[in-house]
Amino acid sequence: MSKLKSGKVAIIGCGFVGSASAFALMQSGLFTEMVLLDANHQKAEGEAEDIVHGIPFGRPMQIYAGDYDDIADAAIIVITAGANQKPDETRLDLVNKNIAIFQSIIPEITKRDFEGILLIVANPVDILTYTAQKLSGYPEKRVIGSGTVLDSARLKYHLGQHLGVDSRSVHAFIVGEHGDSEIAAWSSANISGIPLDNFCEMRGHYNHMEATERIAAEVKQSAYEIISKKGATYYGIAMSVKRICEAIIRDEKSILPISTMLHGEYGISDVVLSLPCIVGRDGYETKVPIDLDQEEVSKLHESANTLKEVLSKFFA
Ligand code: 6V0
Repeated sequence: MSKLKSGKVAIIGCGFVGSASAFALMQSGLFTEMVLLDANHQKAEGEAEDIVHGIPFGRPMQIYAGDYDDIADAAIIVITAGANQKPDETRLDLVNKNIAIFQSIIPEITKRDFEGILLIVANPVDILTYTAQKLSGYPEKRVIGSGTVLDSARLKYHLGQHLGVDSRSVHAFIVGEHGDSEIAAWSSANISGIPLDNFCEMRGHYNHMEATERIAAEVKQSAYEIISKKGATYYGIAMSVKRICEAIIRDEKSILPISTMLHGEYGISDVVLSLPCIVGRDGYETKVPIDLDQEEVSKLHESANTLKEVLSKFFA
């Protein structure tokens, strides 16, 4: 009989991102038990002790600092452990440090027969999701990365602001690497079914090229901009973690641009990057083949090649 507890979540790494995610998940009401684990156990204890004081304003649940034995029966383990970007560092600069951290974390999980979903958030998220898949040997559907869910949220926000429309009515994806080679998939972007350019004109914007280039650059630069001002980014990713957990726990079959292994999609294989996927109880069900124009497909190939070059240094 499966030991998996569907109301239990664990977070490994309780720095800025892990603790903000814990706070968002506490408020979500999705779980009845949350375990926080960090190499610095006191930090995990402090975060748990702080967050539990919000429970009287939310829903009853258990939140505590634990170790690997406490997390083996979780439905989802979120991994945010790892170094973050310093000003002027790219996500790919973190690779050596964070692969080493994953080499210590993943075997601790696999030796305890974990049956749930691994949600990778630490950066570079595509490389680390690939690493977690290879080290765990779990079915690919159970090892997913937060990918460009955050970048796509940033895109929706900026488009919503530009067009004076609710960002939830904006349907647009960032695909590819969660990083410098990411691609705004403009050719499939729409506002509640209305093609983007038509909606822009309806709102009095006619300079499409200038606006899309500016907005895509703003999205790509957001993390650098925020890190230069406050040292880290964590609220947007915390909400992205909550959204992905919600899709899994409620088996919503939501379409989210998470990072997963590619098997020939757009002619690309053996690399993890983000494409829209149907997400539910079992992790991801299938990828959604959105229309990309020729330029977007060629940029997707460039993004895959950037990631493959990094992977080739670690995986034969
Ligand atoms: P942080 O505040 O330095 O926290 C990292 C935490 O990990 C610390 O508390 C460490 O003690 C802990 N840690 C380190 N090694 C281990 C280990 N072996 N086992 C358990 N805990 C460990 O960093 P922050 O929280 O700001 O960022 C964490 C990671 O998330 C970084 O790699 C960021 O780049 C990444 N982000 C990913 C985003 C995404 O969209 N995927 C967005 C923002 C940040």
